[in-house]
Amino acid sequence: MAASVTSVYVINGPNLNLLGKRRPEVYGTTTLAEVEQLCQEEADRLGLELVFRQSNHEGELVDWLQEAGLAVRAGTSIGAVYNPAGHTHTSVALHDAVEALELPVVELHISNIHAREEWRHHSYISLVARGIVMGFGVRGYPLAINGLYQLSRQGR
Ligand code: CA2
Repeated sequence: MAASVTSVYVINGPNLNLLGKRRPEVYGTTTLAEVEQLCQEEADRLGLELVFRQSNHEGELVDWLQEAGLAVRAGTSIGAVYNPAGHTHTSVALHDAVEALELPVVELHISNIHAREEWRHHSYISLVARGIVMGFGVRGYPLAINGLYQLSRQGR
């Protein structure tokens, strides 16, 4: 029988498919495919299987957060690094998905949302996140994976 590998989800919200292609002054020049590679390297270092996804559709993101929550409950995943993008500031549904499944989430933002417009300062996801990483550019993704791994080792 093949040994099972524990996964880490990295879930990206709307418009992040444009990373590296638009607004480099805010979000840098690294593409989402390159971000996936950075995440893969960190997952490999930690012995985790990477499940890396992006969607522009709120319902699909709800489905994926639920899937990740069920995987954690089944003991096959440590949780999710989640960049909710524009949904950060608007989505009760995504907050509720994380809360309902008790999904361990590290919220990730490429930029420091507190140094930007006031309407970006509130996050519905922060209320249900175990940790938050922001302002480190795309290098925050592997940091967030590592942080989620440390929390899971502490049973938190
Ligand atoms: O800093 C972050 O990671 C954000 O989650 C990015 C969101 C923004 O709405 C949040 O306030 C902070 C925007 C994601 C859109 O990504 C783009 C990438 C390239 C070009 C245009 C948008």
